[in-house]
Amino acid sequence: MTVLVLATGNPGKLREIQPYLEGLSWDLKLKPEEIEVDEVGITFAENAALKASQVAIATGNWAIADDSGLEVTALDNAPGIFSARYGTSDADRIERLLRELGDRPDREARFVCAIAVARPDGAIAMQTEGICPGEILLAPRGEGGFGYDPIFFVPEKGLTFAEMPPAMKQEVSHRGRAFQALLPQLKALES
Ligand code: ITT
Repeated sequence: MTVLVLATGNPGKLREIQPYLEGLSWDLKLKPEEIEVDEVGITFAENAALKASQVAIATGNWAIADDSGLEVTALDNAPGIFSARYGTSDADRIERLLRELGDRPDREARFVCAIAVARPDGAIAMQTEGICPGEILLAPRGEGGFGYDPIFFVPEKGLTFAEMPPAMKQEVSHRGRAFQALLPQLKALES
């Protein structure tokens, strides 16, 4: 089986990505902690490609990376690609977002996820993107998930990401949608 290195240091993402890949004939390995990639791109797609490519080169294996974040319309799409760098903990990031948005009536937001797969030489073999539209609540709701999940409400389901069972988040989330597009391509490569 060909090794595929999962290029993330975020345990929340890891928990969500692993189930998508487990049914496939790839030998999944975690990124060694010491490999750090500077996210200097200006789009989710660029940063996903950078992470996949640099981890592939550093390990000499195929690598898969996720770059994702939350865009809030009334904040000019912030925090966007800076979602992880918006604060020092999940609670801190949520608190800052709620503070900056205040009681503005326009609560429209979307989660975006770009996935990139790189060959061992760093060349990008596949890229997909998924988007999930939603709204920012006035206060957190739910205990599941990670990151901004407790304040991200999905009208289609009437729940926040943090209130959804994992399978439901998988079905509607930005990451789920990016993987739904990617999996047929990954499967095609196996055969
Ligand atoms: P890696 O680069 O190591 O994968 P990271 O956390 O730095 O980990 P990103 O740069 O892609 O990853 O930042 C994504 C941030 O966006 C993440 O830290 C969360 O704060 C947020 N985020 C992404 N997907 C999310 C989700 O499904 N639910 C809640 N927050 C999410």
